[in-house]
Amino acid sequence: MTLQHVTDALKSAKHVVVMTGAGVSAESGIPTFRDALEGYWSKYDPAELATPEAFQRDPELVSRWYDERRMKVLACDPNPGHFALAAMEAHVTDNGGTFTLLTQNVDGLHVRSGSQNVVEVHGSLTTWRCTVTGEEFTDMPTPLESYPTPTDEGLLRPGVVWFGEALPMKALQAAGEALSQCEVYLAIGTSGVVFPAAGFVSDAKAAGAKTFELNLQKTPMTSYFDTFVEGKSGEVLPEIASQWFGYSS
Ligand code: BV8
Repeated sequence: MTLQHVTDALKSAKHVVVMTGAGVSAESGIPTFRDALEGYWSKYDPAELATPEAFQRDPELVSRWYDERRMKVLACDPNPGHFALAAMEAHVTDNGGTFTLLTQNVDGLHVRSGSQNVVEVHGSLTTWRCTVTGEEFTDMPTPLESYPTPTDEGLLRPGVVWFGEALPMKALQAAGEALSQCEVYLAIGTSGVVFPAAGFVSDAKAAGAKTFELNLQKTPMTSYFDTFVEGKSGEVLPEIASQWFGYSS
């Protein structure tokens, strides 16, 4: 029944916005952000490592943590949930609509699975940036040759948005534009605790959108959504696409 609410809303929508979190990549074997970290990292709180202060304090440790995560995601593959989202985008745009995929994920799997209009609001693990010039590098060797890696002027830092850092202006503008005209907003696999991304649902509601949250369990943001859909994104998203436009993975 609940899936029918989602597919009915999607069938009559021209402008769709999806927001994904780490839960969408869980079935690709990538630990979610707040899962217990594996092995060596189990004694660190990820939010402690994902800050400019942590990098300032220990650039070697932080560079190593990000490079290990980069190598992990490069070894993982998109899952059926990623591919279903790419198919949904193609269906909406083929019918003259807009489909914007806002992602908090830094693993690059949406682009690798064929999604086109992807806004990485928290940056990407596959990008490194010079701390002085801001120059970006996406073709660094794996693993990096040294931790931290020096540049001519400074050091390489991960191309992600750390806690306490502003989201990229371009990403915020793209998100704002899409949210201002969206008719359906679907938040998938996110704990809804990191702002401003978690607050995007309010912007969607202000635009009059129907809002849906898909997760294994309710979150602190569930009450902001019209409908909560319980399930695994890798299973539910292909089912939604199938009921919506006959998609088969
Ligand atoms: C900023 C990159 C201002 C690094 C990350 C109010 C407004 C604005 C800011 C704040 C605010 N209140 C507090 C803040 C500060 C802070 C914040 O939000 N703190 C929180 C913790 C309280 N926000 C910031 O600092 C942001 N910056 O606002 O700057 C500013 C303005 C001008 C000038 C200067 C500053 C920056 C936030 C970005 C931080 N970077 N990542 C890295 O990855 O290392 S955030 C990090 O959390 C990841 O990106 C992750 O994507 C994100 C959110 O986590 P989730 O994706 O939701 O993952 P999580 O593990 O939490 O949950 C997974 C979910 O999936 C679970 O619910 C689970 O049930 C579900 N799930 C699991 N498996 C499945 C599934 N669901 C479906 N199917 C499955 N199979």
